[in-house]
Amino acid sequence: MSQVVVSPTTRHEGHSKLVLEVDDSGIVTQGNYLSITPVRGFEKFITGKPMEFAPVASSRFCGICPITHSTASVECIERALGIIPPKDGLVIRQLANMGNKLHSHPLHQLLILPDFVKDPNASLAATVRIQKMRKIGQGIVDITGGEAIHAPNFRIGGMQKNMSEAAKRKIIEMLNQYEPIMKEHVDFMVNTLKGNTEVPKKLGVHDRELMATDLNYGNSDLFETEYFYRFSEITPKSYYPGDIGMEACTSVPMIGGRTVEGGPRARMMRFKSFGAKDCGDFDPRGAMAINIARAMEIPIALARARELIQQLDTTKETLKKPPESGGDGKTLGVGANEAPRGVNVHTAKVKDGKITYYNCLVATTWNIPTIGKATEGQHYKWAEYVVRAYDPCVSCATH
Ligand code: NFU
Repeated sequence: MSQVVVSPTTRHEGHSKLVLEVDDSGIVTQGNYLSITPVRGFEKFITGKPMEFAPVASSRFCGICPITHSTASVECIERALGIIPPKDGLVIRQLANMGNKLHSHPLHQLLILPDFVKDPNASLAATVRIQKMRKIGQGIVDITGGEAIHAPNFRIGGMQKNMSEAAKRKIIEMLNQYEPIMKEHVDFMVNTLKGNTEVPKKLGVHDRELMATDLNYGNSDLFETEYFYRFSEITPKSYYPGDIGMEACTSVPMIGGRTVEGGPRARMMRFKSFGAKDCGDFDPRGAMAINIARAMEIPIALARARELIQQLDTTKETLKKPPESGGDGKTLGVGANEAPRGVNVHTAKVKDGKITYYNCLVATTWNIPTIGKATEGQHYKWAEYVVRAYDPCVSCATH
């Protein structure tokens, strides 16, 4: 028996580490994956500030998926205050989330290309497609959110502005441009992943519950009724063996006393009957299934974006301003959003327009301890493949 440490793990956002107990053949007998990204203390410094500060600040958790944080933040505060935004505000908000996914999912494929595509010409062609797709995805967030990163249009009560008819037509055109590039790219990725003959077929299989609230956007009611009442959280020190937890920078959230997996595979299994038929010879419970599910989610996000832009009435109000001194300080508002990487939950209490409590359970925070478990039973040389399948965003997780 010996220990293998991979630090830092590579080709994902943020800083993290694998600490693996391995047997004499190099098979992982106990896998630990942990964040070593320093905590910035967002929840603490949001508390006590005017409620409008929460979405602005929490968007800064991360530059890849700021839209999910703006969304979960405004939604948890709206639910604490009992505000329902106008329909067209919600349409633009959802569209911004689809735009973010249309950039974030292809970005993940850029990060795994070196693992699966050995031909430099094929790799270059894929890179060009990915960057074109990301540019369009971010362009949609730019129009809907007011900026591609840290979008200022997100407001408690809806979206600050509707868009012009010309902007609506522009988005329709951008989605049309996205489609052929995406079709070629998703076919390429899915075939490449399914056709891989090196990765063990059962890599990354684990027995943890999958957590998903919606195929596209998120469902806070479902999160509350199905998951939240079973939620608990422990310190890394009490979760990880030995001294490992002393270094780990995220808490360990659980459902029913166990860690969970959120993200593409969880969503696709629950809402799209994703399974063995989609995974070639790979086990649908494993790491390659997550990579395949993520690729398959891209056309689903495109289709949803098309529905949303057709639904948008550009002449209607998008914002219902909240009362400046709203909030009883007692109601816990829950905002659960399906971030690219899993369920992103913000919770808040508001009193007289100020945040009195703020807490975030971010997509990768849920996934981190499960990633460690998922490395077990295979040679340690595959452990980083497991990590990358989850596309961890460790700054998000650590905030
Ligand atoms: Fe973020 Ni950078 C995503 N996807 C993570 N993890 C937010 O939830």
